[in-house]
Amino acid sequence: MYQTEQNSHVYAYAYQIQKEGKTLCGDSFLIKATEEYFICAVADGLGSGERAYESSSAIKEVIEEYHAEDVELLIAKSNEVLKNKRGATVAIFKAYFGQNTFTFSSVGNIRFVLYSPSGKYIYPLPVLGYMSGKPQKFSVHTYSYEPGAKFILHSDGLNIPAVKSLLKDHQTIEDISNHLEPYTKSRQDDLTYVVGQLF
Ligand SMILES: [Mn+2]
Repeated sequence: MYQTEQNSHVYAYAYQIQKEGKTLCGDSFLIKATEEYFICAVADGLGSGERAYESSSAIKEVIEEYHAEDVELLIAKSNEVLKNKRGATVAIFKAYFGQNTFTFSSVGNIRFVLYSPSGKYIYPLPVLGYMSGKPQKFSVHTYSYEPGAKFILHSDGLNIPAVKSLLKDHQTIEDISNHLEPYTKSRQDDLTYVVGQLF
């Protein structure tokens, strides 16, 4: 399945497909734009099937409820809702159109890259592990972006050899998603990606 979100500040395209043979997807995502900000989250529930879905969809729901809050609070809430659940990895990206900044936080193997038109990449190093409701410290960082910047967030079900050049070499989000299509066929794991552009 896919979903798009857009206004004059952002265009985002999300694609998701579950692991072969499964009816439920263990990954969840959220994309939402307002006039002030864009928020995007991808969560990968540990394992696959129902218990994975339970964890990742709990994160999606809490971010949906509190999307106006800052990323520090959202990552802490995401951890809290995993109490007595299996656990998940998560990444949260929130861009503020007025300041051309974005805040990013993640735990685990959700990958994120942002490419600005001047050639600058922002590629926060992943924090190893996962969240399971136990108290932990989260690293949350704010960066600047240039209008025209393109980004991708994806779960580990998507294996692409050169994610950086993918953003650089393709002009539009549609070009990027077309290029990714063959990589969505193996279905060894639940797969989610969000690609987008900030204007
Ligand atoms: Mn996975």
